[in-house]
This record gives sequence, C-alpha cells and structure tokens, in this order.
Amino acid sequence: MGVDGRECPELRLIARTPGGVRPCRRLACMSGQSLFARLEPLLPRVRRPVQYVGGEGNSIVKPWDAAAVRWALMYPDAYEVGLPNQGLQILYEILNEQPDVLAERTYSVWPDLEALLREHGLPQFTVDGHRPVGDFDVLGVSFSTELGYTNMLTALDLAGIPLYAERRGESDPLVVAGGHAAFNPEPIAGFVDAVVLGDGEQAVLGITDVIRAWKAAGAPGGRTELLARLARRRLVYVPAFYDVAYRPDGRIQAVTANRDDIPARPTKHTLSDLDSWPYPKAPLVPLAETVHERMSVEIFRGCTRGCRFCQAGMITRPVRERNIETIGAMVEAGLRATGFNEVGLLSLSSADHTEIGEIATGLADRYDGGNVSLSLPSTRVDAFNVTLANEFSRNGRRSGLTFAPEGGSERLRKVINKMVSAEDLVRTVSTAYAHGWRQVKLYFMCGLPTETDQDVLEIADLAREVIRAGRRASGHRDIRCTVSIGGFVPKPHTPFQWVGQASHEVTDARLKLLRDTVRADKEIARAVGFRYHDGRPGIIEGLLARGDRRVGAVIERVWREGGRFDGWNEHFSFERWESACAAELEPLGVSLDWFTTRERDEREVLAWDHLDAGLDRDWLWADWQEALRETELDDCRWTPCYDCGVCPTMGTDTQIGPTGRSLLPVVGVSAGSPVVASRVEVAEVVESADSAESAGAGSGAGDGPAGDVRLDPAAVGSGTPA
Ligand code: B12
Ligand code: SF4
Repeated sequence: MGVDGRECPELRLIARTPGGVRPCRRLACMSGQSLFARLEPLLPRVRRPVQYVGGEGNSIVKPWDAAAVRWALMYPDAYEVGLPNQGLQILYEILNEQPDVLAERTYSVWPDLEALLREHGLPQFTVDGHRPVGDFDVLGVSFSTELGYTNMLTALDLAGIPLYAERRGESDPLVVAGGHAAFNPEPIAGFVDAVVLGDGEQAVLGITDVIRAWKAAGAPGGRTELLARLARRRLVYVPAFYDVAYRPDGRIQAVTANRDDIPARPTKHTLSDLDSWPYPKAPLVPLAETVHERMSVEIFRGCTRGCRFCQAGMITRPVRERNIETIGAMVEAGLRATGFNEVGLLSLSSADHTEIGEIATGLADRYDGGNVSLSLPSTRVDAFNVTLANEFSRNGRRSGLTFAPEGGSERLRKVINKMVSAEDLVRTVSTAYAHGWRQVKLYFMCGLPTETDQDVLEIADLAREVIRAGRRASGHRDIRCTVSIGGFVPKPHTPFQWVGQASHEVTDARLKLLRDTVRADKEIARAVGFRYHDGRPGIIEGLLARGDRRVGAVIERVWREGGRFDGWNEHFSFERWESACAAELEPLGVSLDWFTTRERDEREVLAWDHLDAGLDRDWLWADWQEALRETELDDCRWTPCYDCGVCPTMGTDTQIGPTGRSLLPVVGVSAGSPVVASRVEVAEVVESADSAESAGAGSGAGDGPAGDVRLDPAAVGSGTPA
C-alpha cells in the first residue's frame, strides 16, 4: 500500500533489465509525487510522446494527501487502444466521485519508453498525476483480451512490484484484475492478488470501503487479512486461497478453497439497474489519436441471443436495458462534456434494444442538420437494421454496413446458433444497396466446431450472392463487399468450452482455399475484398483463454524473452510462445496442443469451474450437445426461460422495455453544436433524467452509487500535467 506523505521506508526496486533489480534513484522522494519533471526530458526521444502527458478533457488529478484510498487503473495496451475503453472510464469516474478516493490511469508504455525508463530508473507512472504506480493502494488491470498478459508483467516490473503476488510486501499495491478475460484468470493466478468477476461499478466501491476501513484500523493482519476480508464479502476471488490438485494424466483433479471462511465458488457481480449508473457522464477526450474518437453510450448490457461461441454474451447475461430517457440524457450530457461529434450506441447487439427504432429516430431528429452523427457497432442480418442505419446516417457519411453471419454455411450457423439464412442475408443487403449503400462488410469465423472445407467455401457462394443482389438492387456494378474472417477461439463459460480448437494449419489451409476460390471467380474477384489473419495468434489466445495455473510460467518466460504487445502483429512472435510452452509445459506432461486442440469430456474439471459466471454447467453441456445436433435455441427475451441458471443464481432478471417513453427534450444546447460543459453541469443533466425517471415510472434508484457525490470543479483536470 502507498505510504501516506512520509518518506519511502524501503528501497523501491526498479529493474534495469526486465526481471533484474536495482535500487530506484528516488529513494528520498515522497509517496505520490509527480515524476513529470524527470519524465519530460525523455519524451522527445520517444514515438508519440503526447500519449504520456495526460491532461485530457475530463481527466482528473486530485490531491494525494486528501485521499484515503488510491487506485491506479490500467488498460494493458497502448494508450490509443486503452483510452477509449469504456469499462475503465466508468470505474475512473465512479471512484473519483468519492471525496476521499483518488483514481488515476496508466497504460502500457511502448518498448522505446520502457528502455528509457529502465535506463533512468523511472517507474511505471500514471498519466494523470505522473505518480509512481507502486505508490497506489490498488492497481486495477482491465483485460478485454488475454493477449494483454505480458504487458501487465512489464508494468509490474517497471513499477517495482514483484511479479508474483506471494512475494509482495505490505507496501505494494494490491493487484486486481477485471474485464471479460478475467473470467478465467488461472493463467495469471500467480501474478494477481485478486480478481473481480463481472460488472465493476459496485465492486470497486465495495473494495474501496473494505480497504478504507482496514487502513483506518491500522492495517490489522496485513495483506492476507485484507484479502480475506475482500473474499469473505464476496467482492473478489483470491487465487492464493484456492489450491489446485492435478491428476497423473495432467488433467485437474480438483480446485479447493484452503480456508473455510471464504466461498467455495466466487461469483460474478451483476449490476441490476443500469439506469441508476449512467456512466461515464463525462467521457475522456483524448489529446492524441485513439482507435475510437466518439462518445459511446452503452444502451444495454448482456445478450441472450445465445450464440454458442460468444463468451461476452454468456458471461454478461441477463439482458439489462437502459431506458430511452436515460440514453437520451446520457447522449446529450456526453456531447456537452466532450464536444465529440459522433455518438456510438454500444452493446453486444444494439439493434435488439426494444426501443431502438424510437431511439434512432429521436436522436436523428434531435441532431438533424447539425454535425452530430450516430453509429451502431455491428448489426444483425435483417432488413430492419438497414432502416435503422438509414436513420443513423441522416447526418453522417454512408461509409458501409457491417453484418456478422459468422458461419459460412447454413449448417454451421445452426451449430453456432446464429439464426441467419442465406435468403435473410441477400434480402438485407439488397435493401441496403437499394437505399444507396455501396459497401457491405461481412464478418465470419473460421475453425468453428464441426467445420469442414465445404462450410468455409460457402462463404464465397454467399459473397457471390451478395454482389449479384447488390448489382441488381442498385443498378450499378461498382459495389463492394468485404469479407473479414477471424479464427475461432473456444472460450470458458460457453457451450464450446469443451471443444478442440482447430489447429492453425487447418485454419490457414481453409482460408487459403477460400481466397483462391474467390480470386478465381471472375464475376466477383474484383468486388470482394478479403481480410483475414493467420491462425497462429488465435492458438496462443486459446492457450491463455483455457489455460490453468501451469500456463503462468509460460507467460513469464515469454515476457522475459521480450514478449510485449502480443495483440499487435508486428510484436507477436508465435515461435517465442511455442518454445516457452515446450520449455515450461512439456516437462509437466502437457503442451500447447494439450491446452488448445484437445477436446475435453463432460467430466473433466475445467480450470475455471470453481468460478461462478451464473451459468449452469449442465445447461452449457446440454447446449453443446444441441450444437452437435445442429439445433437452434431462441432468445429467452422473447421465449420462455431456458434455465441457463443466470437469473436465479444471480438474483437478477431480464430487464427490457418497451417503456413507451421518449427521449427527453434537449435543454440549453443548440442541436448539432455541442459545447464543452463542466463536469458538474453534466452531472446535472444526467441527474435531471434520473429524477424524471424515478418520478415518471418509479423505477428505483436505490441501486445507485453510494452518496453519488458531485465533484469539486477545482479538482477536475485542468489540462496541465500535475
Ligand atoms: C468498443 C469495443 C472495442 C474497441 C475499443 C476497445 C477498448 N479499448 O475499449 C476496439 C474496436 C478497439 C476493440 C478491439 C478489440 N476487441 Co473489442 N469490443 C468493444 C465492445 C463493443 C465494447 C466494450 C465495452 O466498452 N464494453 C462495456 C464496458 C462497460 O464493459 P467492460 O469493458 O467489460 O467493463 C466492465 C467490466 O468488465 C468490469 N471491468 C473491466 N475492467 C475492469 C478492471 C477492474 C480492476 C475491475 C475491478 C473491473 C473491471 O467493470 C466494467 C464496468 O462494469 C465489446 C463488446 C461489449 N459490448 O462489451 C467488444 C469486445 C470487448 N471486444 C472483443 C475483442 C475480441 C476485441 C479484439 C481482441 C478484436 C481483435 N481481434 O482485434 C480487440 C482487442 C483490442 C485490445 N487490445 O483490447 C471481445 C472480447 C471477447 C472476449 N474476451 O471473449 C468483445 C467482448 C466483443 C465480442 N463479443 O467478441 N473492441
Ligand atoms: S435464466 Fe432463463 S431468462 Fe435468465 S438469462 Fe438464462 S435462459 Fe434467459
């Protein structure tokens, strides 16, 4: 834990080489002091220095000494990917709203700055206050993908925090993982102190309360007692409190709690009333270029369409919609707070919101003639979505429409439960092309369970049909269809968690066959763009997704051998992972193949079975069997419950409209010309929607953040690094 305002009592060790140690030069510095004066001279020597200076619109720097609990929040990827991350922005704002809590952000530094930090003995720092990450009470790391694990090790090492939780001392931060990949944190179990499963809004506040009370009481019992308190309150999963036993054949025998005061199965957190948590109210406005430069509003969480490959859909059940009024208020408040001119309506399947038509028309009317454009991430294949897209593009560009049939053949789409027929697709794209769209993008996966070459070749047939239909409907020949294909990776807590992953050789051979077939077809060769990645990164993602604690040594070895930014093609090295697997796994009688391409049977204990995502294991297995029988399953939003287990286990229920209400009228901002408002004004817009909501329909706000404290405007980031 950070030391409050006193001299650093111990030598914080900063590694000159990864994993090596040497004493930090800032031995006499005060905890929480800004390192900016020492960092600044290094910045002209690195690529895109602006990513390290902080001071973004709506960023916050609070006084260090006034905080009882301090969080460093990390997205373990480059700033340009990490900054727009909604999950982290939400937690940042919720934590900073508490008067005695401080939260700052940190992202992965690129290898050029990593080398300079090591050379100059500077640690991993936050971009808000440029404070050493090692000084904070908690380092919260968000994993939306497993390929960020090596980047976490770089950050720990640069921060002077021991890589392994068991070697950390009382002055080290608690390292807490969250995000979708953390639903099987076993490969990183040794590196993290605790894991939050599921929604983080209430969890971070609960963790903060426990830490605050424990610190105030003089930190009784040290780290272990703190972790035990967090585990007993069902806030986190603490891997060190669970032992794993293996069978002689390498499979897991059992995972058992080694204390009797903690749950045998830690459970996920589920926010039950999204309207009470309208975050982020004031999204960050980056100074440097990022992957998404728009304001995103999450219109619902969870998805019950039941696509069998989709971990996100399974682990975020049940569906919880935000109502149309809150969405309207959030869009308005967010635009005022940021000055963005694009709004993305975010969710796992945005067109499924029960009032999406009204939302689309309402927003399009509200901003008609101005410079605010609207977008949906990707859409289901049906003609209604083209109508939606037409509404959304009233003010913007008609760049292209994206649909995701995922499987090439109808048979395969039944296996994965993606209920789309070729006729649906052709009808939908015909409507799109007839409405003036010229570019359609289709997403597919390769390597799906039971897939054959023929299934993949049918992607070419679909593309041909789409081009023909487009030419017919539009009367033009110059239309395009882009086929984008990703390798399928089986994920925990899905019906496909037992399947053998297709080897990268199989995936690559099928994709080559498909590419050659499209190229050889003169009718469509020029009209079809073909995008795919080679299958090898998918195999490593598969290892990390379904690995167990033995995979931790592989991650460490890869990192020591230079593994960084594994999600980036130019940095990823399959050979490095392959050789680390050979060195670390094979002596234990397991291997890369064993973890990835091997099919598991029903009785095998899976590395994540002791973690409760709410889904009934028997239901998942039954659904896997239904997949093999090519049987589809409807969406439980509109049919009777299928007993997946989530609602009774989590004490939640599907929350959907329609509410019959409308978007709140806009007050005080001229349509299409958003102005940057202060954080307090924004809170007022959202809160006025909240009160309209509770006055109108009595939907309780009792679930809301404790105290919902407004910020002191003086504490809001001024744009100058502290
Ligand atoms: C916008 C988006 C993107 C954007 C922006 C990503 C970003 N930096 O945020 C872009 C286009 C760049 C992108 C890229 C990718 N994405 Co994406 N993306 C999404 C999308 C549509 C929204 C994410 C989001 O904002 N969710 C809402 C927020 C509130 O949820 P959240 O982030 O999970 O956070 C909550 C909790 O998880 C928790 N939490 C999160 N972190 C932490 C940390 C701590 C300490 C705690 C306590 C709690 C906590 O608290 C938060 C609030 O409740 C999701 C789908 C979806 N609707 O979730 C896919 C999704 C996250 N992406 C996905 C994937 C696969 C990718 C890519 C790997 C794709 C690729 N092959 O390149 C890359 C990875 C990029 C990277 N390095 O991270 C998958 C993840 C799948 C999985 N884990 O099984 C998803 C779920 C889509 C899907 N259905 O497949 N993505
Ligand atoms: S428990 Fe029933 S209603 Fe709830 S998500 Fe599962 S199938 Fe749907």
